[in-house]
Amino acid sequence: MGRLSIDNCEMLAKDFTDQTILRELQLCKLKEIVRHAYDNVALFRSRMDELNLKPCDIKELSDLAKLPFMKKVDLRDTYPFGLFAVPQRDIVRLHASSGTTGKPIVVAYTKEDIDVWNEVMFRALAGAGLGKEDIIQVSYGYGLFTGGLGAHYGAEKLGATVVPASGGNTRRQVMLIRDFGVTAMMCTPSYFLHLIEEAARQGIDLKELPIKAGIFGAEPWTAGMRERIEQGAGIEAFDIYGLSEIIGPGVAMECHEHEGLHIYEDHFYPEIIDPDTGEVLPDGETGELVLTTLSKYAMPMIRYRTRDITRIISEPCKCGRTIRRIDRISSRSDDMFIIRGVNVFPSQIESAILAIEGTTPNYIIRLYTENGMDNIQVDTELSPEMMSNDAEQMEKMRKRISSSIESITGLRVKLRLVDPNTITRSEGKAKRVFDERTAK
Ligand code: DLL
Repeated sequence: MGRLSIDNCEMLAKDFTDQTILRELQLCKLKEIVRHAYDNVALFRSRMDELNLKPCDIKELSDLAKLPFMKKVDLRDTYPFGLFAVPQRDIVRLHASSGTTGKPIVVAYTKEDIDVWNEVMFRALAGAGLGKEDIIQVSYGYGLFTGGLGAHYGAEKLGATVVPASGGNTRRQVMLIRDFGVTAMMCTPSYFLHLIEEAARQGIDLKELPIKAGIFGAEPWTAGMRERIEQGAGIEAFDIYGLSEIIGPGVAMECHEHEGLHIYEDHFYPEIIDPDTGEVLPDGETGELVLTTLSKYAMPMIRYRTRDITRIISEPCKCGRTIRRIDRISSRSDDMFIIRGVNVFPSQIESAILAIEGTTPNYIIRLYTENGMDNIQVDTELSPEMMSNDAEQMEKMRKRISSSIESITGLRVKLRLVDPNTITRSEGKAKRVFDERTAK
């Protein structure tokens, strides 16, 4: 088959049963986007020039590995508009992500970029079995954060009835779920847990309401957390992944099989690299996810290092989709902390806590220095039914949780069982790790 043009590529974009067509499509889009970035983004051009590379050197998909990486710091260094690749008059929307320090990173969309975003969100929601009959409450924050508006327009494209609740005002959120007969929720998993608790406080059992699905993402969450959510609300929980730099929510999403997230690889080309060497790893191996936007023109991202740790699953999914999947993002490499020489991810602590019955996913991790030694303290709440005045029973529970943590992480932690509702609930992304060490 000869090379496909962008136009007829788009017509074929949804039929990927033939993998060669998908690869042709990706290559054709890759060439185009690399050319566009080279011609319009000074930073990208100078980096390619340094490597003596020209857009015409991209002949095969594997040539992508020759191109330089982009990182979050590039967005910071060029704040606010330095990576934009189209004139301002072609930009119809800006979003920004606050990040942890300093200036936010700014991302931009053309009208066509927004169409792509709506399309992938539409696919994601349709993949969860949602459609026109559904009432979808979007409780991701609306505003500069991509969660709210990204979810909103995808749900509208689906033809569903959208309730743009945004985050916060938790009492009212529960009222809306009940009174409007909401059938699906979109918010962070930690916020949904908060909603389950709030509903219980109001004497409402979500299991008895029409709500049947939740589209949860924007933060790492474990299988244990999914179980608590599904049992607590009687819903099917789907994992949705995305990041502002690439588009927002809708880069990848689970189907009913829940065996990894289908990555919409006609728009986002995935690679997994060894985070230390930058070497591309074969499908199946775990490493850092690197994404290239194949369809985004306002701000193309070529080989963007996400810092998210996962692997690519290339075996066909039982659902019949042939696009590849990524495994649940269990952690960001940035979230890993090293304590007494041991590498620990917060998600390991969450899994260890939730492996014990009667625990809750409400926990915080405090890292501190005492007598020159690094220490780790975990505060966690038990479910209210598990709380007891029997000190011996509570001590048993405390020991069970700490040995679960020790067996998963190899670390002995100072574990405190705190009273129900004392750990601050999040309305968006949960903050769970507080690093108070003097030397980090
Ligand atoms: O969180 C976009 C989003 C909104 C995704 C709503 C899903 C739902 P950022 O604020 O730029 O964008 O944060 C992106 O959040 O690099 C991951 O580390 C993390 N993240 C996002 N989704 C997941 C997920 C949005 N499903 C960063 N599982 C990413 C684990 C996730 N981590």
